[in-house]
Parts: sequence; C-alpha cells; structure tokens
Amino acid sequence: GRFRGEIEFRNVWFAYEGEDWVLKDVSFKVEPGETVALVGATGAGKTSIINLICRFYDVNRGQILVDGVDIRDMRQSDLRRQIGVVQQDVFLFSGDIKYNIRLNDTEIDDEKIREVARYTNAHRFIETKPNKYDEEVTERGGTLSAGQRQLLAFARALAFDPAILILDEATSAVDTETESLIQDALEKITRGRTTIIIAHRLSTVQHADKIIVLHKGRIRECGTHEELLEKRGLYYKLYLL
Ligand code: DUT
Ligand code: MG
Repeated sequence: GRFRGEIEFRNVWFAYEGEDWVLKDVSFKVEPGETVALVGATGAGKTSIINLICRFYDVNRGQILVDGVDIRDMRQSDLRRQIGVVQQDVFLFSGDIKYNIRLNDTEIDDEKIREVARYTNAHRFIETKPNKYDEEVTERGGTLSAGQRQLLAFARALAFDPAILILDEATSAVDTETESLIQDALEKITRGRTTIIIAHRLSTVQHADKIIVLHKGRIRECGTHEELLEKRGLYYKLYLL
C-alpha cells in the first residue's frame, strides 16, 4: 500500500568511504504531509541527507525510519516507487520527452504522461516544441532550458504519485516566467506529500512547515521561518546578511 510518509532520522552518523564525518548525530522527524526545508552553507551535508534517504549510501551509525520501519529492512522497489526524487542537476537520457518522464516503466502510458506533465506545468513548454512529447533531448538537455529540465524532472518524479518527495532545488538561474511556473508547480506537487527540499530560494524556505539548519554536518537550528529569524542565529545570518 501507499506509505504514510513519516521520516525519522535517529542519531545518524555518516561518512563517505575513507573521509571524515559528513553527518554527525543528526536526529529529526518529519510528519506525514509536512514540508521540511534543509538549509546550510555549501558542504554542510544537505545532499548527503538526501543520498541516505534514497539509499544511495547507508548510515554508519543510527537509523533512518520511514513509517517506523528501518529503510535497510525495506524493499528497494518500494522505496523507489514511494519516494520521488529531483536532483539538483537534472539528469536526462537521450531519447524523447515521453521516455524521459516514464523511463523504462511501461505501466505509465501516454495518457498518464500527459496527466503528470499538466500537473507539473511541464505540458506548456512541451507543447511549444516542434515534436511535442516526441521531441528528442540529449543527456545535456539539448533544446531544453534549465527551468524546463526542472519541470520535466518534476513530472518524472510524480509519475508514481509518491508519498514522499525529495527535492534538491536547482541553483541555476531561470527566467522569471519559468521561475513562476516552477513555484506554482512546487506548491501543487508538495501538497498531500511529505516533502524534504534543499532550498536555495528564500521564497521556497518561507513556505516550509519546518526549517532545518545544518552546519558542518550537525543540526544547528530548527524551526519555522519566523522562529528562526527571531533567534537571530545562523539562519538569520544566512538569509539576511
Ligand atoms: N562529500 C564527499 N564525497 C561525496 C560527496 C560529498 O566527501 O561523494 C563531502 C563534501 C562535503 C560533505 O561531504 O564536505 C557534504 O557534502 P554535501 O554534498 O552533503 O553538502 P551540501 O550541503 O549538499 O553542499 P552544497 O550546498 O554545495 O550542495
Ligand atoms: Mg548539495
């Protein structure tokens, strides 16, 4: 069945092979349906948290629980279906747009592809391409802008209607029209889903239910935008200085 979408880190320690600790005693809990923003300086450990949830790597100490179950005891195929991921550098495959949404999953038919593309605002730019859904793209994007690649990645991540959505927000600048399409899509696709988003834009962070501020692999602060501003700590410095 569908996950409820609760995520819990319990005293997680993590290091990449042969390196120093990247995450140090990290504990937090995300309730089903909540949106949590991860912020912090470059190298703070934000992407590493996502890498662990997706099981690209496993923790060295501690536990990660989804709906109360250690993710090491879950089937990879379940995790892949229930956790939609959009990476910072959107990865495309050479092939057409349709293929880049459904990949090798034949369960996802043309109707479904259009439905998720509409839902994520990708449909609009796809319709402007000469070959529409059959437009060929390359691994490096081809005729797609950074913002369009992001919208396409949203569609791919949403194809399975995952209970959990993990987003590493793109840092690259996009034009204002695409920016507003992305913001609009973000509000829609995070609704009713547990979302963890690595946020670079203040507009995204402000909308989060909870903000986790990482500093050198540790959680330094946690709270809402207002609470953290009031604290005048690291978050305040990151966003206002
Ligand atoms: N690191 C490695 N090996 C890797 C990836 C990262 O040693 O394969 C190091 C780099 C850094 C730390 O882990 O010192 C945390 O990296 P992470 O990518 O988690 O940082 P971030 O917060 O996502 O930084 P950015 O804002 O630059 O994306
Ligand atoms: Mg990162």
